[in-house]
Amino acid sequence: MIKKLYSHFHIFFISISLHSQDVMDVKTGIDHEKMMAKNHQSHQILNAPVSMNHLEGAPRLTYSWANPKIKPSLQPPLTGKQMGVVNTLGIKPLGYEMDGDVKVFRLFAQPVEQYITDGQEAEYEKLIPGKNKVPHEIMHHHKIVQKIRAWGFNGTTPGPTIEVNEGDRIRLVIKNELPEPLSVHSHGIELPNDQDGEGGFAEPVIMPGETRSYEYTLYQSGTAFYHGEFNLMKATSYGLVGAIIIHPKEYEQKIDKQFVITMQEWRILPGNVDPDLVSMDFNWFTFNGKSAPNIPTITVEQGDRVRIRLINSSMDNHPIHMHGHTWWVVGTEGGPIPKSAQWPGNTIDVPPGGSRDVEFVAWNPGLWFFHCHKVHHVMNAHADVPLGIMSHGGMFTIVHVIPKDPNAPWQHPKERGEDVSSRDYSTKQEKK
Ligand SMILES: [Cu+2]
Repeated sequence: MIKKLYSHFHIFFISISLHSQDVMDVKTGIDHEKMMAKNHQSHQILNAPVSMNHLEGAPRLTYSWANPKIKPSLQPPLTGKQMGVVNTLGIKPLGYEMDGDVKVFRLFAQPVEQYITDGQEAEYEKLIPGKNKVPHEIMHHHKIVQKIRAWGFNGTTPGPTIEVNEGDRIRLVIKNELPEPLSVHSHGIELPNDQDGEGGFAEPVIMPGETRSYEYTLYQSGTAFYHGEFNLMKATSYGLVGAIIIHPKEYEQKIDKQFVITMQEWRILPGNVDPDLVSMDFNWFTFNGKSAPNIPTITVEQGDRVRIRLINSSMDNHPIHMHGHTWWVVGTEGGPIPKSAQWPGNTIDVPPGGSRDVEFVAWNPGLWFFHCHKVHHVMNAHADVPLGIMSHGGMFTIVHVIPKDPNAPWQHPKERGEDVSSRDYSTKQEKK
């Protein structure tokens, strides 16, 4: 009976929303203006996911987006063990604690505020010789500052990077400090259905204030990620994503430096901090939650074997391009690509929901562009730049290859009989 009444109640409020211009509803005789004055309650119901009404005994939302009662936890100290093999360029790795044989990672899904650009000049700016700099007077003079209010994990979007080994058993302990139900999906992992985080299918959603764990063993390696799955568009568009790096039992080649970049895109109207989630007309493009010129520089030494892992959490594909080197595409979201199927290139298109690992020998000293080749994506749509001349915004950074000998003349390695762009190059060197 109560359920039936509730159901009528719900339909009734929907009718209010449809006829909100009418002051008095002829059929019901209800004074809608009066009712709208008490609309706090009705908003909660109208905003509640429809599926919740069908769940026997499911709790109602305890608070609205505008009135969160749960205070986000402070960012937990990263005191646990960390692998720290992969550099996430501005995002910290997540520490873990052991529970028996299980690596336990703690994630707090919570509202975050962060600067996509903070008005500071690029890290690589100080590496550019003064004589090569574009004269200041022809560039715009605005320091570009853009903050976003989004959702993230442990204080940032993307959340901290999880690094594990093939064969590990891991547990993700998720506390939902968001105002809406949540599930966290481990994207690209072969695991039991009820640990997949689909939310509301094989396992219940995590209600606001609740904590639940997902636990599974890693039978794969590669570049995976975790992301909010319940109410997917809102969850991921608001920033609920983070990298999961699964190191293989054995790498094909010894790698000196590894990086991971998670790509996101945002629609933010000028003067706003809240992303417009329903627009596809994106105007801010980020690597690990930062837009150029504030994306950290990828710094390596000449001769390093470098792997860059690219994750696309956005709604567009991003063809990521690098100058001066040939890389090999060695992995996808499905894990390592067999050596016979790897391919050389210097532009790799990363589809939404995909990941790509590229690997190269950083033989060529200098400052090398590393960016999305959709040119709108390296300009942030010129939204805030009156003069229309700016160095770079969006998905752009530099691979700084520090020379072994700064005075050595430039020489292509083939002149020394070395083919560093060959996939076998490093192996041959090590076997000598
Ligand atoms: Cu792009």
